[in-house]
Amino acid sequence: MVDIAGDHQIISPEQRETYERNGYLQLAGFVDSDTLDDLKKASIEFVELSRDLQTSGKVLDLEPGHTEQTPRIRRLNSPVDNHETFRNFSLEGMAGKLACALLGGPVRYHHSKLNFKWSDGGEEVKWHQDIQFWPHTDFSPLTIGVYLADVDQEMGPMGVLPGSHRGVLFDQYRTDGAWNGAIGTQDLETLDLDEVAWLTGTAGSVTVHNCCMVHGSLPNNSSRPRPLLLQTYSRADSYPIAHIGANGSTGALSGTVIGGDSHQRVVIQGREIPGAPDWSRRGAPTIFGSQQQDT
Ligand SMILES: O=C(O)CCC(=O)C(=O)O
Repeated sequence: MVDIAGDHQIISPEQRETYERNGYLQLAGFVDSDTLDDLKKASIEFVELSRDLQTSGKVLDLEPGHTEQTPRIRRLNSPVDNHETFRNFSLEGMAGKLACALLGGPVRYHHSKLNFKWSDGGEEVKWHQDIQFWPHTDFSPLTIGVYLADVDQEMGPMGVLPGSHRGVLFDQYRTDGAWNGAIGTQDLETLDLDEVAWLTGTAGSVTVHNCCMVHGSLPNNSSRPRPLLLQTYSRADSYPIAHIGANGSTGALSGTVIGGDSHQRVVIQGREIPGAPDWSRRGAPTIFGSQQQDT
């Protein structure tokens, strides 16, 4: 378990208030240079690994046009499950500590990804909200991003619509009923996208956005890739709702509690359920075993 005593000071009360009010935070140069170097080295290992691949797989999502000589990676899936450096950073290091500080106590890790948004046309991420992809029992989930390279306006930085985390939760299905994963054209017209804040920053800068925030990013038209390492956490007393979207398929370490214990208590319709322990990894005992104290 990570000891976060005192680590709440890694951000100021004003920064926490700003996050709560606006639904996002931008922390310039937040990751120290040694940690940043380690993260970059780990990401380069996956670029090298990709050279042997012709098609996307469970770990790496490749763009069309990817070759051994000129790799084009869209995403590294679940870096936390696939490399110790990312695991340490997200579960024991700065990212987990920042999540605890922002959410005011222990947190539950949900998932991670490294979006490379490659040079010369790396794809846009259309305007969307995250919570519909993985609903939770509250709206505490947030995503912490770390730029592994300097990111300017030309490179498709993360864009957020300040305050939109308090607004409508849009239906992200298409009119034909298929999942769209993005806000529809008519709904987009209700939003003032001139107000979008583009979160550019030097390598090591951090972005934070709430799960209800309208956000997205443009294609990368520069000659430099835009690697953004993202990790999502909720409060420890917030739980992913099973059988909706990505919940349940977010990686083996999903559900890890950081900075304290989970008390397995969830409040629904004003009633607190003192839930059983999490048996998802070791398997559930039978009611007979529990009652006879076999386990
Ligand atoms: O990589 C980006 O610019 C945005 C990422 C994002 O919103 C997502 O992957 O859900």
